[in-house]
Amino acid sequence: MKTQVAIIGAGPAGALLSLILHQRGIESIVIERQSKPYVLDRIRAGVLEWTSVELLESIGLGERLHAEGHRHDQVKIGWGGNEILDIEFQKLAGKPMMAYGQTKVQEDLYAAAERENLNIIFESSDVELHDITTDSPYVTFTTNGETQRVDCDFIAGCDGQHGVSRKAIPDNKRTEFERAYPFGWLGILSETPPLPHLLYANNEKGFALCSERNPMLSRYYVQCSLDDTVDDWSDDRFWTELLARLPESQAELVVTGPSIEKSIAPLRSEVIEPMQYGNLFLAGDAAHIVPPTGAKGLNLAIADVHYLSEAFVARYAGEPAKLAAYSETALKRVWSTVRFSWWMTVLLHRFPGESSFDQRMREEDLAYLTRSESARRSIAEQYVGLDY
Ligand code: RFL
Ligand code: PHB
Repeated sequence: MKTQVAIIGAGPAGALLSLILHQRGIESIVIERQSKPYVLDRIRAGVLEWTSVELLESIGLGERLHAEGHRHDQVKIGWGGNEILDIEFQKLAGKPMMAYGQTKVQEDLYAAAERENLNIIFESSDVELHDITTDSPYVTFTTNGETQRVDCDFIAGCDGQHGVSRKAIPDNKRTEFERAYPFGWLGILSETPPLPHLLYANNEKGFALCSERNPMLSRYYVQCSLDDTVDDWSDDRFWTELLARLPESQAELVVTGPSIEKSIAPLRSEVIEPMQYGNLFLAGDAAHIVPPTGAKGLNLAIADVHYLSEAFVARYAGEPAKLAAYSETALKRVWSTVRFSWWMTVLLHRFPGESSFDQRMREEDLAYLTRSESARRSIAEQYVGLDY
């Protein structure tokens, strides 16, 4: 097979890139390891920045997003027992956020891919990248027991944190920056009405988060130990812990019920530099991971795809400078987002073994946010995200 851009991975980053390129007259083939139902079943992000919403609108994916998404003008942070802090991002930063699950984004992308006849090859194993520093790179993989080869001009590595693309950059050309946090998030889905707002909580028992997927589907998280498995967390234990970590006035609003999904995710920050090597370009989780505390991972993947698609369009119009600068351009937003996600993580979790001094400092940060509109404006600006 032959195409202009071979895309590895059909998660949000790869599927979105393929769709935008198609709409701008550039061909691609997407090579995905998993089956389509498997990708659609993964429960992940829940919140979109307004910039992400506008990008999805601009490619014709606004209708369901606005019909089913839930716009939020603020988030609440519970702390110090029963204190509640409002971060009013519409008022302070001029933009709202949208609760719209990654599952729906992925469904919308696959529906558009089908309508527009995009070429996504699911269940492709043994993906390998070849000759990436030459003008004729190619990708090989196995599907239905046969080895296939795709010749292309460029390869976009959108294959997430466990993909092969980042490893195709030689060790001596790649720098990895990493912070592993000493805890995870246990998340559940429950067919119960969610709270009307997003609520984060810092409590002596640990972090908690109340979010939503739709009017009859709630998403909740609690900080857990890295040694825990989902079997350690019965529904009863989950609800007891969650309610104990919320301010009383909020705990009273939570409607409990059986969980229909339960999973644990460890928290990590990671950046791969550079995001380009030869004719290989990394985008999304393939290039960086952020802890979910700032709700940024999916939004950052969408931002990378925005920069990369603009750069490919310019390159095929005879302007190579944007593509050459892709890594540098994308990394500016990446590092500012990595810093914000790290800061939110430190602000809202309890770290095993930390001292009472550390907690006093955290409480002072939260008290300062409560007192100072300027401090809240700073958090609001970062939470809603920078313009591209
Ligand atoms: P993905 O989604 O991991 O997709 C990568 C795709 O590549 C495929 N793949 C391969 N294909 C071919 N060959 C190989 N060798 C391959 N290896 C892998 C995979 O099967 C997959 O289909 O990366 P992408 O597209 O960069 O998208 C990134 C987002 O998925 C991720 O950043 C977010 O989910 C992070 N995240 C959140 N982000 C937000 O913006 N807001 C949130 O509220 C938010 N909450 C979260 C989150 C992530 C979480 N977990 C589970 C890590 C909450 C959680 C709990
Ligand atoms: C979610 O709804 O899954 C969600 C919301 C906010 C976050 C992380 C995850 O910060």
